[in-house]
Amino acid sequence: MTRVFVYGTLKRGGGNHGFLARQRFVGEARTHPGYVLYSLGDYPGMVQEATDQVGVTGELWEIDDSVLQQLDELEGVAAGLFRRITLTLAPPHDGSTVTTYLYARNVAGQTRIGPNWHE
Ligand code: PCA
Repeated sequence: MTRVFVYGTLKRGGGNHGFLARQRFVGEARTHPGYVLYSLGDYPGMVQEATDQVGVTGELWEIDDSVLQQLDELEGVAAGLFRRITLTLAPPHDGSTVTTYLYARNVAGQTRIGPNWHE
């Protein structure tokens, strides 16, 4: 099992949420400051931004390793679209290390949307 922080189309109500349908929802979650979202059209990408004071909101899920592999394919990890990293979350989920998808390409010219993604 792996704990994954999702902030975009994988959230409940999101277009890719079906991948998590049989997995365990742990709770709403937020990163520490230093991360922001950019809109990439149909989905957001999270990047590190040292000056950010807020962080990114999303959901914490506990998922099977087979599903994690599916998510890596979905997010284009091998293709270099997203990179899977580990981070620690803000309270109340602080102290646990989780995995998440960081956007791996340049966001120059994209729209910065801050802490929340809504479809
Ligand atoms: N899917 C992943 C990363 C961006 C996206 O839309 C997620 O929901 O966390």
